[in-house]
Amino acid sequence: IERVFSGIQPTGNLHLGNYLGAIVNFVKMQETHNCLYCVVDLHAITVPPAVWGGPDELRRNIREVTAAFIASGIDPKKQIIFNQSQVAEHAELAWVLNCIARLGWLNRMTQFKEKAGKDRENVSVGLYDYPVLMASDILVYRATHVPVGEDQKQHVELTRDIAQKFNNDFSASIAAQGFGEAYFPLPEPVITGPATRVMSLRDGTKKMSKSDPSDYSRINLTDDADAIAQKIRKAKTDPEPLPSEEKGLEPRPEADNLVGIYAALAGKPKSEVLAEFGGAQFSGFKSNLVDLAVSKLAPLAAEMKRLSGDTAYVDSVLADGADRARVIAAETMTAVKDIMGMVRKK
Ligand code: AQP
Repeated sequence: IERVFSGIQPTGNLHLGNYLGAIVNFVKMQETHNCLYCVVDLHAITVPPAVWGGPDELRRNIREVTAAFIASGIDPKKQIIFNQSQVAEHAELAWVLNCIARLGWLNRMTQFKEKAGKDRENVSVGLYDYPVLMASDILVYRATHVPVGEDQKQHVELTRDIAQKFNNDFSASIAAQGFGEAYFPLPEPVITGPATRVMSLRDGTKKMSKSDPSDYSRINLTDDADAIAQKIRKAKTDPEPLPSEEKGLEPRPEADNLVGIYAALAGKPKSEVLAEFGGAQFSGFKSNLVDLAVSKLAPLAAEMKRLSGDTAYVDSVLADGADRARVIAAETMTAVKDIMGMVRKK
């Protein structure tokens, strides 16, 4: 069977990049796959508490990401929505995979280099190990597809390397235990749509990100219609009118970004957007983008707000999801222990 896993960190400021790069594809894939969508709270704590906000903020943010999943249209009865820390097997398998992954592989991870910056001695061991925990999140469900934004591609590739090495290192035992030639599938990153890398509204060369200090750099999923309109109107552009073909966007990162956002929200390719708006000035295009963004995002924000207030319901979705996720994860851990020779009660 094909199984989808993906996660979002509860680190606040859920934004349009998370929505168009990841959540929109989560919603689509539920039509054709069995899906697990996870609020990855163990990942959130890899930065200092002052950055993730402390206990009250974490609780609020876990519920907010859950509300975003449900408000976007993921069905918590058909699919599994849960938070990572409720399924202990994620951390358990991560330890095993720590012993499979090589230091040299982790040293190549660009996200760690970016997030650690110059002060490497002072970041948590967890931040360095983040990609191995992510590999565990995916492999503990033996997921085959991982919908993510472009920035997560390298981590999914590392997951494939770890899975492959496990399969190779224990191939004889995997066969002896009756699992055939390989135990872990090699998961595919699913990076699709016109907005796999949404850029900052202030600087078309920087990714739209939760941690950008400028709130004007991103559209938050909780923004109301006025905030959305103001941010789009203030978004950086260049003085030229819109081109009529995609190649005209190449040297123009801000224009490319706004056209990509429009295309993703409208559910059409960039070429169609340019066929419609080629030659138009940005002021006119932005008005259309405001109308489209508000029509798609304002109801989402309202529903998120309503759900975030209903903590009993949101917590029950997470608990139910975790119960169902744990069944699959426990089966994997049992198999991994048998494959590796760890004695257990039968
Ligand atoms: N700008 C983006 N464009 C497209 N997709 C994006 N994603 C994140 N930013 C963009 C995708 O959203 C999913 C969840 O991301 P995450 O919360 O797990 O972590 P992140 O990538 O670290 O998010 P941020 O906003 O970039 O946080 P900071 O500021 O901490 O670096 C992933 O699938 C991701 O690809």
